[in-house]
Amino acid sequence: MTSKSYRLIDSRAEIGPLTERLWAAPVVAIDTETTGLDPYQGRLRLLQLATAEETVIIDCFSLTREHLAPLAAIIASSRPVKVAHNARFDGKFLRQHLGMELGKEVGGLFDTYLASLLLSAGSVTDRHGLEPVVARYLGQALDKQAQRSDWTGELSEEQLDYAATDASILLPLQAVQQERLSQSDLLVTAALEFDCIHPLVGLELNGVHVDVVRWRHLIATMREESARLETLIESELAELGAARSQLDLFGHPEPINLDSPAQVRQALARIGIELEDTREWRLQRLAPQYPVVANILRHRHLARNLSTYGENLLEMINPVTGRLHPDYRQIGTPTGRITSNSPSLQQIPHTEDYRACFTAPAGCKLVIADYSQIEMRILADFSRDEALLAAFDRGADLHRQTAAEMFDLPLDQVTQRQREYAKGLNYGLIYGMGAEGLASRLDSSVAEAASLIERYFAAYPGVARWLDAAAERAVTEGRSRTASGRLWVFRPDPADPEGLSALRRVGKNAPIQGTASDIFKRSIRLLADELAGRDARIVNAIHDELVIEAASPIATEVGEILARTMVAGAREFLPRVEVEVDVTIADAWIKGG
Ligand code: DCT
Ligand code: MG
Repeated sequence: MTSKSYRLIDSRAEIGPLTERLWAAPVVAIDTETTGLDPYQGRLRLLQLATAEETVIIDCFSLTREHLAPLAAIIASSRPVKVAHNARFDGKFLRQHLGMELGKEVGGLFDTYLASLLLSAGSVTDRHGLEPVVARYLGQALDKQAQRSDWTGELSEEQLDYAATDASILLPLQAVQQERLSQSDLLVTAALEFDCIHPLVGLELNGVHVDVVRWRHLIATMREESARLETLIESELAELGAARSQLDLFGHPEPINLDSPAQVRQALARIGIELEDTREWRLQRLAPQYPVVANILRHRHLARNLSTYGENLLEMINPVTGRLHPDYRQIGTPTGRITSNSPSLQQIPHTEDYRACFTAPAGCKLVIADYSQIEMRILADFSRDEALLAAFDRGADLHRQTAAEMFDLPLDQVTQRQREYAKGLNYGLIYGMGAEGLASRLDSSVAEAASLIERYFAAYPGVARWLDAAAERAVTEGRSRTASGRLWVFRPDPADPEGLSALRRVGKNAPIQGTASDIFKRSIRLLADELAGRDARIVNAIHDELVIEAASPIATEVGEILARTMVAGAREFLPRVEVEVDVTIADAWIKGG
């Protein structure tokens, strides 16, 4: 570039006039440069704003929060629309350092990163950084070298050029993506996603409180148990080995490294259990018969949990806030599910010993809510199956009802075990399982599973029709959509002989899982808006579960708000079926029974 394509703003006097000009623009592209990735430890270095008329770079080291305050209303408002690439990142820095709320008003944001993910419709090969996205939609090469440069000192001409381009390029990019979203009927889903950014900024900044003492205690208990199991396993192996080879039991039990699959395999071979490998499912099969195998599995789980959720969880605690601030991925899977990293909250074991470590800080309660049987309700709404809809209308417990039909029992004679079994069947079928898959899920014979499926579909004929049609659609159309219109284009591997049956499975499941994501995101937005101004904040969002940290005196009220908004979010996508939400108020992340 010959002449400078941007203006550097470092004096307060320029902010007023700039603000006036920005209000007149229909769209403002926005980007930030920061000195780090963590909004609590990094600093905001630059704020770049671009319109069709101009690109400005605001020096945030020279201008303070007060100087920039006139811009806050533009950042928060629905017009002009702000365009950003991964707006959640910029939103965190803007909120933390300038007190500005990007995307606060509904409809005020367009995120070119999320748009790219939606347009890629589940592709696993597309990349979504600004550089590949600009290449894909504008056919331009973008130089990202300056991105990782030092933004703390005097800035070079290259750095400023880079910063300006990163913002101004978003305008043509947004125009192209907007058109593509419209062509692909993705505008509704896009709006849903864009409106969820503001709450997720809050969620990440809030983070979640961990009881560190309790966590350390949990780790110590696991270590002890692991050591105890090691000794036990060694003596069990020695005993069995001795019995086999008539050797002296008190000879010399060889110490084995339980973390080494090869050594475990050898050790099992010595006691007569010959295995190809020691993969989980192989050991699972033998566990009921051989207590030592069950112990090996238990030891392995402990080791895995210790390495994933041991000390390293504590290392992720933010030194500034003393809390965990997971990195959420707003579209973490092709079905749109929100996932998180560092730590991955959805993978923390669901058992009480872990969850009890996530506590409410002093003066607060956790208000925990999740949907009851939401996938089944989505299925009922989609399939319009009369029996299923009627069951939910009556407020029936679907799994119990299914059990009653499968086992030909009156409702009140269904045991907990039968209910669990029916639940496995209900979910197995929406995961697209056939008789074989179900047999292993339910631990029954294939013939039994097949006859159960037959009974099931006789009881819910609408479900059978819908599942069949969904599977067929996946094959003939090669795509599926959720209630909001979220698209997944299937790209089966022609070389994979199991591709077609996998495709049918995904075809049944994707619309259901994806609609659950739609509902969840809509609810998050509705909820965040309702909580604004109250002493309550969302601190955790996983699968279909939300956790709010609320000042104790308003916890009950927040519970009511939570239930109401989650039902309202679902209602928008499921007009035909009753929706229920279970709410628990507690001192830790433990759901009431
Ligand atoms: N799940 C599953 N298979 C099971 C149980 C659960 O795939 N056998 C998945 C899908 C639903 C999600 O986990 C939430 O689990 P639950 O709350 O146990 O399911 P639910 O239908 O709400 O059942 P319940 O009425 O017992 O809470
Ligand atoms: Mg449940």
